[in-house]
Amino acid sequence: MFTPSRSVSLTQYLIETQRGRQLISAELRLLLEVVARACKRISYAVGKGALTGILGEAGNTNVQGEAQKKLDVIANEVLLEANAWGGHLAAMASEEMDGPYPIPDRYPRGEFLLLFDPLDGSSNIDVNVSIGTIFSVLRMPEAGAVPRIEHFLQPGRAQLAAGYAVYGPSTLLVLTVGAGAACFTLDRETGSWWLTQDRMTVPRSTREFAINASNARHWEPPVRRYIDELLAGASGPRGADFNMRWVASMVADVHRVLTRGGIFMYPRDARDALRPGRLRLMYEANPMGLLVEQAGGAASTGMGSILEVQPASLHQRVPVILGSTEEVERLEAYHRESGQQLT
Ligand code: AFP
Repeated sequence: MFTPSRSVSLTQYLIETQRGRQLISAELRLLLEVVARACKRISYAVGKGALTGILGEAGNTNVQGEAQKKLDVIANEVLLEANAWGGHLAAMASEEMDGPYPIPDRYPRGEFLLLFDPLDGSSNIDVNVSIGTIFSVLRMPEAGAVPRIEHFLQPGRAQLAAGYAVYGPSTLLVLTVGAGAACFTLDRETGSWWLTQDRMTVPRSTREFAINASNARHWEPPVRRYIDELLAGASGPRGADFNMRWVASMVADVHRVLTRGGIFMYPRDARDALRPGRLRLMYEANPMGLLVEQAGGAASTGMGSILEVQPASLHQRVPVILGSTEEVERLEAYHRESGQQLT
């Protein structure tokens, strides 16, 4: 664990990244600081819980056909309001909105596109389990044009930055701008984010896996083979016992993988041939995939890197297998051996 020799704030980290390593522009730094402030506001709202009547359902459904929680709507509004006027964005896209949200004409439009899942893990809100915000930054490919869905449909490799906030026992912000993954902890008393781990690293091997085992009857053969071998333990083909975790909040499960290794899976299953998995490519799999790769891990659909997938639609879903490289590579090998053709 990184023990800072001196306290480094998020602002200082970003300025040094901008000035010292020329990795980000002043405009991208501004965007990341605005997103971090929005996540702080969401953390405060989440922390109030039942005290402010924000738990429970909002009474409508989103583009995914899922019942929206009140906090889903609040988090989405916080991110839209925080980012609308700064002049750094051309448009935004959200899990909670059908299409892109162009920056209103009354504000200047910038060079970036921001995509987010404003509150991931919503089914855990009312039972006080960690939830989070996931975000991804792309460049607007057609400067000055009216933003269209096509402008967002870039592979994950094109991301300029990605990150998440996890609202747990402490509120953390994990961020990459392409030079590793860094973790910041929110000091709730001062409202400042402090660097607490400057280079998160996913160990190449692991004895811990994360999957929703209740879907086992729907899995495809390579996933079933892989999980069966893990469950066989030390007397089985892997010759070792494995442990399972499943929080059902991607941010919490992926943070554990980034912190101590593991393999996280939400694979394609046989329930719906048109739905190649549960997780969304643009604002869940891509940002998390970039973070895990930046931390030395791997992120795959089972047949190849998630970050190479060419998006066909804004809310498309993708099979997700990410974490410790040795395990991801093994599962990819099982897919190849089984001849499973996955997109
Ligand atoms: P919700 O936001 O609807 O709770 O979904 C969370 C999520 O997209 C992701 O964060 C979890 O890893 C996954 O779904 C959990 O899915 P299951 O509920 O099927 O286990």
